[in-house]
Amino acid sequence: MTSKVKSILVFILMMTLCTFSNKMNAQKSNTIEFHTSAQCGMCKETIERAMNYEHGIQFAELNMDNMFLTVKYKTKVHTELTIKNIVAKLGYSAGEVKANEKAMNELPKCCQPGAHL
Ligand SMILES: [Cu+2]
Repeated sequence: MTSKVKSILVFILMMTLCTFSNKMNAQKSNTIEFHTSAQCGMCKETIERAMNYEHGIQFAELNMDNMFLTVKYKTKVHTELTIKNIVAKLGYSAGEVKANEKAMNELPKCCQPGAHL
């Protein structure tokens, strides 16, 4: 083999390896949506701030029209349940996961379930 052919082959090999390892390292993420017991704009801030500081969470937004929270997270770091548990720990129910009662009672009155009924 001439050295030119060799270097082309090496180049192709490198490219292949690179593409492969990129695929391996690609952080897979998932987006979920679930209902929360959020009540007002303050809840929205509390939840979004906490979520957006959390490692492995790429995006979190509460829809004030229906109180559904959309979360995009890295599947390497989180599961649907760990995400919901974070919300529950803040004092809000998250889908089927019940709110941590202590945290809920410590929320401002206007943020507790039923405050705006
Ligand atoms: Cu609130």
